[in-house]
Amino acid sequence: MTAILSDEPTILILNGPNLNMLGVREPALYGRDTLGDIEAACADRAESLGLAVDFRQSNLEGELVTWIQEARSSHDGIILNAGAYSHTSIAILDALTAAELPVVEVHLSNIFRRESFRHHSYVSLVANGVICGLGAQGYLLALEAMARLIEGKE
Ligand code: DHK
Repeated sequence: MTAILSDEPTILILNGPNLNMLGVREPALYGRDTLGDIEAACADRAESLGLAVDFRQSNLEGELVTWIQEARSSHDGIILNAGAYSHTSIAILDALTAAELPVVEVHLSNIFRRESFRHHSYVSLVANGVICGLGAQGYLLALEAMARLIEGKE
């Protein structure tokens, strides 16, 4: 977890269950980058965009809900790959709605080329935008989009 106290807008980048396994988990689907690689790339891109990042992962739905609740008063936007909870969690949807922050949803894989149960995402109901199928690059594109959302350009 990278927690940064900063005057710059701070983006909470949240990763849900099994994303701690990146690098070894089904690399044909999720790529060979580890979550640590993605965190480092996000920190670099955020710096160039004038943003700070707070990058976290949890396998626990309730912990993700608590972090989203807390973000309301401490962060400026949320980038979220909720993993399988994307497809199941009304609790995460409700927390995101209550947070009243810009949200960009990310999936490494193209969920629409996969099983039909992955085609629906509760997160998408509240997300400003969704990026999927572009691997780790999706997180960097999400940061670019978030910078514009915070500036009020999009
Ligand atoms: C990650 C997961 O763990 C899956 O449960 C989702 C998502 C897709 C991804 O592509 O990043 O269905």
